[in-house]
Amino acid sequence: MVNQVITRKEIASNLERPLMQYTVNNGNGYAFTCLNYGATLTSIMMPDRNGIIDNILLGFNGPTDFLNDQTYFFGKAIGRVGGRIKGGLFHYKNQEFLLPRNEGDNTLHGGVNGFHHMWWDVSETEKGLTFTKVINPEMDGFPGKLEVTITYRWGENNQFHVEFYAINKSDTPTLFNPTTHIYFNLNNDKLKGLNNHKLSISAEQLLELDQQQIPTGEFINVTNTPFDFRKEQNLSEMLHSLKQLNISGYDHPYHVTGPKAARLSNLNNGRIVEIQSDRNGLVFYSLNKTHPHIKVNEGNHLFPHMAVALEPQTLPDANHHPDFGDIVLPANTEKKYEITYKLSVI
Ligand code: G6D
Repeated sequence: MVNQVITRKEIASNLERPLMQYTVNNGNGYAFTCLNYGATLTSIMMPDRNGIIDNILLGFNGPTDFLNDQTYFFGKAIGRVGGRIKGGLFHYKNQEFLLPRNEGDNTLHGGVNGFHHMWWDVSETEKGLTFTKVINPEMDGFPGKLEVTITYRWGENNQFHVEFYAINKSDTPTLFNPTTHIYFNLNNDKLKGLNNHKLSISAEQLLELDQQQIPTGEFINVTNTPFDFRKEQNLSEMLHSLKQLNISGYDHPYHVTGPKAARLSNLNNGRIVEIQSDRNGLVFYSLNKTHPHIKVNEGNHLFPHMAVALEPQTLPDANHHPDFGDIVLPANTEKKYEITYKLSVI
């Protein structure tokens, strides 16, 4: 059993609800902080090999900056469906559903009113923090009444667990493929960006994307490409080799095999994050476009490749590709998913 300590404080008022910040400390110098808005993870604090404890996530400098972020999704819970859905269309048996289209003709990250833009009820439990929400179609534009629970908790050996649960409490089918949109920068000085970082991704293939970043249905082998992370690679070097191909950065869904999806490490301070998932997809996004006026963390200006997002999920647009997996949640059925972040220092 983890000796967690939970603290909470109101950090802004005069909003639809008071903006509440929760911190859950596991007693080993590790702690996560989150908001009731968007179930946003604003920090994961962990030591480095010199005992310096710092936030390994990148996020906005001011807590209210997280409100209505439809660009970066810093730290946000993403759902009902992470990633893109072609044409915002969902077909099930003889029914067709038009989903909210918030990126041209397509749906991204659950639409404008997705999980990231919702106020969640928060319960403090002996397991950690549980966010709950009853989501009706008129709230987010997806079919079906969905009762959702998201749990953030510390496990043994400084493992951070994210658990998603949903039950479709209606006679209408819906979709459920949630994820977290946390960005990692394991340096204490965030201005170092992804320097000193190594990444491995357990994937032989990634998805081919069209001009709108929608999967074509084809898989691409990573062998002999700058997308090959089967062995640990220096992230800065790989980004450089990508630019040689006139590709601005990584924003690609990988087909991961096995529970260990990815491993991010910092050679300089010894921090390691190993990501385990029970699903077959991992979107690797290297924060390729940024607005220079945005301030992050302790007040630094945001710049491209300042951090990396690794988003475990079922492969994107799976409702249009049966071989990608099944994200349909039929009437009166339930589903759960778990993402585990194994944090360690060498
Ligand atoms: C861009 O294409 C990327 C997405 O993958 C990412 O989640 C988002 O920015 C933050 O739309």
